[in-house]
Amino acid sequence: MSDDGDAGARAKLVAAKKAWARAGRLLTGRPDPDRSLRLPPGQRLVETWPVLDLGVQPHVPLADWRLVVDGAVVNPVELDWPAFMALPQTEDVSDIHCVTQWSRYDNRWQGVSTSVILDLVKPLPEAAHVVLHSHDGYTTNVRLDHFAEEDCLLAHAHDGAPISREHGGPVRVVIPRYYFWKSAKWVKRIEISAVDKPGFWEVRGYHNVGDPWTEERYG
Ligand SMILES: Nc1nc2c(c(=O)[nH]1)N[C@H]1C(S)=C(S)[C@@H](COP(=O)(O)O)O[C@H]1N2
Ligand SMILES: [Mo]
Repeated sequence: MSDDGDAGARAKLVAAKKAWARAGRLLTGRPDPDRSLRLPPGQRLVETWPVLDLGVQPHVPLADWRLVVDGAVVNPVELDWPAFMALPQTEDVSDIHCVTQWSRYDNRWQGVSTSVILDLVKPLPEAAHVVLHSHDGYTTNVRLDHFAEEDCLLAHAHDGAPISREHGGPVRVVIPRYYFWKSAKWVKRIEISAVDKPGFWEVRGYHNVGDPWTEERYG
């Protein structure tokens, strides 16, 4: 589905995933809320790195790249590439768990910690949610306290190399604790909000939170 450019096939796939959500497909009924296993229920380990998108892989040259962080904040910002790269840099190793049942261990991400961004914009007292907006029109929502967790970052490199276009480069969000659909690729805007705004998959039957250990696949 990555680059066939076939809108009909794409619509079919989205419809199929909605139907799976309605039917509760892939649910094992074997939750592991204490995270005693490394592999969450119903997942299988892969060595490759599958590509999932909506059929568009935006090309964003670094010279044109901007990140807007706005909404319920004291100090909204628009960062260009040099400003983004001048922020304190961090590295974190984490596992990927996709709702379509694959998991990938030990991904070494480099980028800017979400806490650095939040310190910069200063969320207002009523801020409780985050909406991530991407260049392909994708959106996803996450609770502000989940977005602020210390293993979350805006990543520009993976295993020491710039993140490729197909995996969401120049910059993607990484939120390891939840299913990977929350980790927006090609991010362009981080909207801090007082109210929750379900995103692309969340309005199509996916769970609003998406905890892999309790199999929050569908809402
Ligand atoms: N902008 C954008 N981000 C996205 C998606 C998308 O279609 N568009 N798909 C999500 C889903 S469902 C998954 S599983 C992961 C896939 O990331 P990958 O292609 O790097 O494996 O990206 C997430 N982020
Ligand atoms: Mo996914």
